[in-house]
Amino acid sequence: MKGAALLIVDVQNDFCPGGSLPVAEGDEVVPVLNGYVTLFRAKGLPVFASRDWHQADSRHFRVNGGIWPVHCVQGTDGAGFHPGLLLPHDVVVFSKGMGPGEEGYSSFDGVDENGIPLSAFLKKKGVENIFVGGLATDYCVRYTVLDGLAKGFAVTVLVDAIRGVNLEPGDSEEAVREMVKAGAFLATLECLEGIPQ
Ligand code: VGL
Repeated sequence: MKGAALLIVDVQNDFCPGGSLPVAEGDEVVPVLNGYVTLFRAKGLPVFASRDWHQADSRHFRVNGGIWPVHCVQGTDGAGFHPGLLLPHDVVVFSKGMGPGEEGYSSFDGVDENGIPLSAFLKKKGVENIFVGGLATDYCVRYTVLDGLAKGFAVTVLVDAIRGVNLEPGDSEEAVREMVKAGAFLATLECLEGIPQ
């Protein structure tokens, strides 16, 4: 798995049960993602995380003309990562959706604390192959995967570590079909654990 990295998308309190934009069973991805973190660390592979990081007056929110309830406002508990998620101490976090008009669905819209965009960071680190899990299947995971493919990365969707919003029933299944059609691979923790170093 040379050149591989784990990318954990938006596993934030507001997208989990009890949050302001809860994804059904969103918290169920947490123990599975912890298993992926352990696996990637054991192989010496990097782990990255993205987060929605909106301003309170974001036009992404219904109150300001968008379609979503207020969520993941910078510095609030809702914007924090799920407390059960065992991110490595050296995880690099990419924040997105920070501009007033930015939806920030794709992790590739995100920048690290020095303002470096995700794709530039991955290329600098020699990452060519990203493994993506998190929330939500039909929005941020989908946009991230499609963007990653368009930018020339090999992309694997971790199907046991994603859950969707499903504004319309079936949106998540449709999103997975779309990602596969665009060239994404699908995998589970069990199948990756079977791959030798
Ligand atoms: C997301 C809806 C609105 C996501 C973000 O993280 O998938 N979904 N904003």
